[in-house]
Amino acid sequence: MADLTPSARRVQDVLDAIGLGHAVVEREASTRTSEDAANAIGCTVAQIAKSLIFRTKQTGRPVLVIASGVNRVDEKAVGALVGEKIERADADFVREKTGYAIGGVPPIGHAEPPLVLIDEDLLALDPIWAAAGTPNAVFRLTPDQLVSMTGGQVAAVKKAS
Ligand code: 5CA
Repeated sequence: MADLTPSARRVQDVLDAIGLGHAVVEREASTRTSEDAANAIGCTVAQIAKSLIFRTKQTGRPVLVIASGVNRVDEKAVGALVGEKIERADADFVREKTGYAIGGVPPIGHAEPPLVLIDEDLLALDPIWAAAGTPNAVFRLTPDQLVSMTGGQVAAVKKAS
C-alpha cells in the first residue's frame, strides 16, 4: 500500500476518509480503458464502472456519469436529467474539474464536486470496479457503495444499441 503512485495515493486517501475499507490496486497491466481493466482484473467489461465527464453547455458545470463498461451514454437522456444540454468534456476540462487525467478518473474525490448520475445497469452487478486515479489503478466496490459514496442519482443513461 505504501508504494502507490501519487494520483492513486490521493484516491486511497479519499477512500480511507470514507472508511469502508476499500483498497486501491495498482497493476503493471493497463487499466486505461474498460476493456483493459476487465482483462487486467479478470472480470467482465460490464463490471467496469467507467467515470465519464461531460460539461453542461450553458453553465459549464461538470457532470460525472458512471456507466457500465459495455454501455454507451445517451447524452440527450443525461441532458434531460440535468436540465441542460451537455457535451463531451475535453481532456483539459477533465483534468481541471476532476484533478485526474482521462483513463484514471475515479468516481470520487474530484477537485470540483460534479453532478453525478449512475447507470442503473450497474446496480445488478456485484462486485464492480472503478478507476483509481491512474491508468493502472482500480478499486473494487459494490453498486450500493458506489451510490452512497458518490451521492449519485441512479438513472437510465444508456443509449439503445
Ligand atoms: N480506467 C478505465 C476503466 S475504469 C477508465 O477510466 N475507463 S473510462 O472509460 O472511464 O475512461 C476513458 C474514457 O475517457 C473514455 O470512455 C472516453 O469517454 C474518455 N475519453 C477518452 N479520450 C478522450 C478524449 N480525447 N476526450 C474526451 N474524453 C475522452
